[in-house]
Amino acid sequence: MPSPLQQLQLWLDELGQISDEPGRLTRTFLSPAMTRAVEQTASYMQSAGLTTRVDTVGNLIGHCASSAPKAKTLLLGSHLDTVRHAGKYDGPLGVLLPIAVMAELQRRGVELPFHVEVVGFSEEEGVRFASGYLGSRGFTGQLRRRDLELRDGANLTVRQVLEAHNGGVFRRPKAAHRRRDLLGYVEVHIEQGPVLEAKGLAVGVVSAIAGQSRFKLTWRGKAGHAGTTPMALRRDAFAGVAEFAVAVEALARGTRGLVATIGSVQVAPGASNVIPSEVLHTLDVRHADDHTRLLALQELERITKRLARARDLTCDWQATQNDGAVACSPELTKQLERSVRAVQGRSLTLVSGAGHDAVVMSRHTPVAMLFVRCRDGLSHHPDEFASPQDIGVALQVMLDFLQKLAVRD
Ligand code: HGY
Ligand code: MN
Ligand code: MN
Repeated sequence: MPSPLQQLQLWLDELGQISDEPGRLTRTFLSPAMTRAVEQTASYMQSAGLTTRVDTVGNLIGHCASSAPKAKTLLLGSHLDTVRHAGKYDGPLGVLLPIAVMAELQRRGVELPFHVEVVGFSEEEGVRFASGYLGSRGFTGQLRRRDLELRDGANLTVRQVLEAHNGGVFRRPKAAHRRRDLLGYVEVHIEQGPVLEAKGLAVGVVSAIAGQSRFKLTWRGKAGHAGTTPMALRRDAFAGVAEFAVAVEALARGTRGLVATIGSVQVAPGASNVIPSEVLHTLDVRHADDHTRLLALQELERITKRLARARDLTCDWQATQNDGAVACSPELTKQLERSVRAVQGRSLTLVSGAGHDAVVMSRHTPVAMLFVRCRDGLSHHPDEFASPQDIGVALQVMLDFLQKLAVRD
């Protein structure tokens, strides 16, 4: 019989093989690989004694009922989707670890005085529609009409893919749980940054999650012959984007704590001998302080106006995501810190530059996050790695946390 840690490692490896793309790990919203990953994870949940269901937004929910029918519910979980060419920990670790914890508590015959639900969210990264958290928004009744109108690269809307997922009919769901029925939401996630490694710690506790804004920008100029059009007469949309990208980087380098990224660029018509007439690119801007982030966005908009005028281009902005910074629940975080100290000896709190489902969950219930050290702070990369030793510490922390919560309750 494998130990909880050995079992968790097996699950991580198996899930890490389920991809939409050969030879690399990519799982996007409601894709064929996501369907297979949900089925596989549901089988892990069932082996841990959880009853499973998939909701209308594609979230996988594993339920462990307490013997006290009127008990509240503790939510654990993270996301099952990944970025393109991803590592196997970002998201799945936070779904599989709680399943291993529940399996161990079942093996020990521990009865919890509260219900537990482990959730594998269907979409957090925002790869397919450039807007994250569609899964947790659906789970908490926060899916907005405008979310359903977002389009993917095949020009399909969120509404269309959700209707296809639900046999043709989709209604925006209400929250799966009333606020008063919840104890809170705790998410285990790799840090995706360098702090824990620098401090020599296996795990840490999150105090706050940075705010983030995401956009799609469309620049339009005029196509023309690459060989015959003089440089002074060009309206080159890509040259405008290139100058903007340098300005984005300069602003972020010059503003403490600000990060800004152009992660995806599509150039049209996309031929080597044609001057680009249209460029669509994403923009991702984040900061722990909302006012600083919003000031940066105003400056970037001013820069696009100036560049468009100077180059006789147009530039249209489409907001696809806008989430303010979130503070984790002091009460729940204090309890998590107590377990971290019990297992690791000392606890460290840190701010998350990465977004997490906890951002959306925090609008519905108190949240806490446990970070696990990852090598070189690397993530959103196939070499993303969390050591079995560190994952073992996180497992012990969550076992301790649940058992102490049971006594407190
Ligand atoms: O982009 C993020 O911050 C997270 O990985 N979704
Ligand atoms: Mn993540
Ligand atoms: Mn991620």
